[in-house]
Amino acid sequence: MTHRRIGIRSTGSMESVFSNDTICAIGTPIGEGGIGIVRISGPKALPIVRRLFVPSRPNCCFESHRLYHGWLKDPSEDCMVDEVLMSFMEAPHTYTRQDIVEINCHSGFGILKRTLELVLEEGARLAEPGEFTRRAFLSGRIDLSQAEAVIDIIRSRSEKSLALAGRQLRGDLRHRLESWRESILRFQSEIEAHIDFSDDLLDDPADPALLASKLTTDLIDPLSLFASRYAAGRVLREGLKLVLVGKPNVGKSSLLNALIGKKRAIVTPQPGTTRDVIEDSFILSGILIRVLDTAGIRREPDEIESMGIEKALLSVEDADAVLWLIDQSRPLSDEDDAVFQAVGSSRYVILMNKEDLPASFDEEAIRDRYRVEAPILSLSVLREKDIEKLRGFLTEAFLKQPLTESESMMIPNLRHKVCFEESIKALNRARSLLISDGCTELVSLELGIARSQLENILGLQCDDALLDSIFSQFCVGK
Ligand SMILES: Nc1nc2c(ncn2[C@@H]2O[C@H](COP(=O)(O)OP(=O)(O)O)[C@@H](O)[C@H]2O)c(=O)[nH]1
Ligand SMILES: [Mg+2]
Repeated sequence: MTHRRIGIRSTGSMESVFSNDTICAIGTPIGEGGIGIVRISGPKALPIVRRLFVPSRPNCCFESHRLYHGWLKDPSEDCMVDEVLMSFMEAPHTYTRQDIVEINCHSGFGILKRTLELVLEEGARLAEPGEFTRRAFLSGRIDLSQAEAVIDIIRSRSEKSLALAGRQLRGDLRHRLESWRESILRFQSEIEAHIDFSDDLLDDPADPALLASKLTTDLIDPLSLFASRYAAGRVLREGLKLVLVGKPNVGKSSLLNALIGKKRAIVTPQPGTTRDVIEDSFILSGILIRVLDTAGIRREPDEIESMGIEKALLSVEDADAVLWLIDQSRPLSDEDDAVFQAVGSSRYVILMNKEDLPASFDEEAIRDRYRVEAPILSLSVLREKDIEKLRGFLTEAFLKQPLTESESMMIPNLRHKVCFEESIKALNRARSLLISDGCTELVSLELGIARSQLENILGLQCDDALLDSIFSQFCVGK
């Protein structure tokens, strides 16, 4: 299927859309470094560099997709600004499907700024954030889900999130969506045949109950399965927020340091040392884990400590997973009970720390006291081999689902999830109408809604406000 977005998009001005002006931006981070790149896209890209670039080889004919060595010249002062490499990529086989020129100069604030100024003086306009990718979308080279994958790739901090974004950029989601969309279209034409011709004129009138059941197996079930993977996808994309809680002195800060492999939090034998929430991160099984160490929860804290405890409780509320630490060398106390209250209904596991010291109770005592079924691990966070064991335990407890989900190729982001849910609702309404022998026009209308929600994900139908909100998340130069 080909996308002729310009014809299909229902709203929004096409002005900005695929305007024929030439844009430019610095494409690399500003700062001192080996190379900095100024990117130009649009019909004036080549004329602009012809004025600014002095090739080192005479008779340079600017063949497409080649790199040229030479000098950047300031035409007003007729002086050389920097030694550069210039690449020219002729439309349509480029990122934006327009002519693109990239000037590779040295990377320093002064030189990049001067190069950009020279390009602007020759008639280019400064690009808005994400405008290069927006042009790639508007030209139909990528769909909206692929454009979103570009942001995910730039932001990605772990192997799994990168792999996920990479699959989306290659168009896995797009292909799946296109096939669902076509399947809805087929249902629609079948239904519409019944609107146009009465049943007795058709050789093979479709049975509404049969259509309803086919709608479930072909569309409602696979779409629902897909939407249900959102939570796992969020963990893969953004990381898992893991909160350490427990009464004072159980070893929370020692555990944070052991997990991230550096002395980030202060550890002392004195209770009440950690007062604020301390956050750091590490990678577990290819997934980013954001770990938060909190103030020990106890009954009669001083003023600062109680502010810390307040923060600890808030962190637990929006944690993806909680590690509840218990010191097995000291008897269980009402302070542990207070932690149990705080952990509440969150997803947690219990760590019985300080296994190296004589134990004052066992796992059974915990299960008896709190009547919990959460997984329990006994360890000493000061032993390296126990930390290794803990990593396996945490993967099993919290990452199994995201890891298996990542095997299958597609996982929605929040915007996709909302569109999927609306699409599924419409499909369910169509199904109920079919079962109750309802009006065929209404069935067709609901199918149309279901289809347009999938088209929103691809960006076949969307307004400029949505595009603005997506592309503004990009950096300038992408
Ligand atoms: N023997 C022993 N001491 C530990 C262990 N874990 C932590 N500690 C000690 O317990 C004290 C409190 O540790 P800390 O990490 O500050 O606890 P927090 O208050 O929960 O953050 C420190 O003196 C640690 O060295 C352990 O597994 N075994
Ligand atoms: Mg601490």
